[in-house]
Amino acid sequence: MSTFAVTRTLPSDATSAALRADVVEGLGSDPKHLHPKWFYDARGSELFEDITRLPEYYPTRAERGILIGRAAEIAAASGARTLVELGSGSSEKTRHLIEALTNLDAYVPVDVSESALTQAGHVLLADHPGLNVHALIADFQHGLQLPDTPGPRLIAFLGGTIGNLLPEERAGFLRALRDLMSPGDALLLGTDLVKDERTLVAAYDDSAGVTAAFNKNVLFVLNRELGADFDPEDFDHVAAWDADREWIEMRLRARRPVTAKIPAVDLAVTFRPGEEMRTEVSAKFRREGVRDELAAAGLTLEHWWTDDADRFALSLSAP
Ligand code: AVJ
Repeated sequence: MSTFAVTRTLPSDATSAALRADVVEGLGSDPKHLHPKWFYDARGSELFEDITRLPEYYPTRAERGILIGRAAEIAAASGARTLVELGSGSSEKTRHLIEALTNLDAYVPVDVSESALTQAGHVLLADHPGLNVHALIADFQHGLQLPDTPGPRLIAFLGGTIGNLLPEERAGFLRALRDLMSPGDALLLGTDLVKDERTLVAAYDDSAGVTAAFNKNVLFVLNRELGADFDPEDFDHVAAWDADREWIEMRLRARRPVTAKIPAVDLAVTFRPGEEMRTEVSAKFRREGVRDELAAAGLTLEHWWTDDADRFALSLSAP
């Protein structure tokens, strides 16, 4: 028999309180910035799914290829009885892992989106009778607490989403993950790799304009959630490679002088023509960098798998 439980560790108004705080801080700063997690309302999540199917956006396909090719090795190395997936979204790639993990007893998807969690959970249950799904509605960056399921645990953080965190945030996050882990547990981490600038920029500035729409969607989120009056037509989508910090930045650049009211936080923000607001950092990695960041958090890199073209990597590390 399988079970399906949902635990909410986020108060239902936590998201909106966090959004307000982030908007006050980020739009009050110079240069202006916003956290990329605010892209993902229902429309933003749909647009991201569209991005994963674009010819220019290689990370999803590259990672899926590695997962399919290496699922048996990953399963053998971890022997996990519980699979925890951070930022699980639609759990699409996870199926390959779940099918390979022969001793699996529990699947713990963690996401801020309740709808994504329950939908994905029910699909998986239908296909895997006997699996206990314990969905967690939680922000994995803040005080994650895992349910009491059998070990060893495999914690999967896929898609390259760790690249959305700034270096100091990554250090704190990896350390917090390490503190959740016991001997025998492992971390499966997806990281996009440093490569030529043209390939990287094209992946974040596709010819069909889907990424541009995804980027501007954050303005619709602010309009709806905070009563703001941004006109997305006032902004251009920008994707730029920062060669020193080895990350892609997405920005919104004002086409003209812009003043927007944000009543929920009692703010009016102005943009000079050409002024840019950073909406996302997507860091790209090298093997040594990943190894060193893991080591600094108390984790030892044990496996490193890449796709044929060395575009993306999955690493397995352990305390
Ligand atoms: C979901 C964070 C991995 O950084 O590549 C895609 C989000 N942004 N196109 C990424 C994203 C623009 C994506 N992650």
